[in-house]
Amino acid sequence: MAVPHNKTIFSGIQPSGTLHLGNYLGAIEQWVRLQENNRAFYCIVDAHAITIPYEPSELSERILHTAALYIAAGLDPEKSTIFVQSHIAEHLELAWLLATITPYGELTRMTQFKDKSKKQAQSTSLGLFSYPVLMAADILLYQTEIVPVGEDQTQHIELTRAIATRFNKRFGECFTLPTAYTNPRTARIMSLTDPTKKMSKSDDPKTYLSLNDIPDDIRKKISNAVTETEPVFSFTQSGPAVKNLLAIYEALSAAPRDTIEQKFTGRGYKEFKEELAELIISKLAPLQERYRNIRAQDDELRILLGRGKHTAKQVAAQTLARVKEAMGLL
Ligand code: AQP
Repeated sequence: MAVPHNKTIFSGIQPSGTLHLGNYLGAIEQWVRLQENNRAFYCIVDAHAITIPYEPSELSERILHTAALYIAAGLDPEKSTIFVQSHIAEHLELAWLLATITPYGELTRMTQFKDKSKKQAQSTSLGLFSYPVLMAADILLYQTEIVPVGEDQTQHIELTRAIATRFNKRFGECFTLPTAYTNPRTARIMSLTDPTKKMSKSDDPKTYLSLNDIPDDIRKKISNAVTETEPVFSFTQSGPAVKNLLAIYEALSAAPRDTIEQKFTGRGYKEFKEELAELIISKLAPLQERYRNIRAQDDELRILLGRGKHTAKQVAAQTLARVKEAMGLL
């Protein structure tokens, strides 16, 4: 897909834990590129984060942590609107209005709901079930054209398109239809201990690389990452565990695939892992330093989120007013 320009972009991450390399490579890296020459809105989706069990005393810290990581990873508040979802009440209001035209059956088909509800069988909430409707509201409020996401979210974008199409047909044109934007090489970074599962921040920390991991933890996690029996370094022939590590190496080194394959062919996994760990450490070091500097001035960060709220609110309020009028609610 060509790099979009002059488009409206929206995406978000839940402050449900520490951000990991999958969030960075699958989503944030794309966001940074797309903030150039586009109108970008990047949200900390805290209302989504409370659909799974969480500790209230930790949530506000996690929101600041996520906002600081966005900026440390390269989002520029002068180019992108960075804000907190729950600061804009229109997200929740539009979610209810969209829920009234969303068939129950469509929500039961959402694979992320199936996965997440299995993890918490006794406490699955209505909020978790209707998560994709809130996500549709997030996207549609800003008349979003492009949604940069990892592969796990593409089903939700399809649902968003279906909801918007249904709404426009029933009540008149109110919403732009959004398109998912994924980088096929990094859209699904897998767990370090189980290459059949995606890297996920709600799993055991040894399964993911946190953007804030210290060098020794990175070395330990990569050294313990599963591999296949025979060392084969090939983007097409290796097994899923090694393909995953190669994909991380490729994304962080920006080296061509054949150069990487040639570099490691004939060498063992131990050497490969040592080089991979050092590459990750060197790529994360500047981000981690920027993160520490930003967190040393949380007041500044709060001011910046206040500015983001102001900009986002104007757009969101306009869309919601149009929607309510179209639905006959005025
Ligand atoms: N493993 C991954 N590989 C590539 N992209 C990924 N994303 C998440 N995991 C990977 C992308 O990161 C963005 C933010 O995701 P989210 O936090 O809103 O929710 P999630 O997709 O459910 O991510 P996690 O880390 O797995 O969180 P938990 O464990 O809290 O559910 C999205 O664009 C997502 O595609």
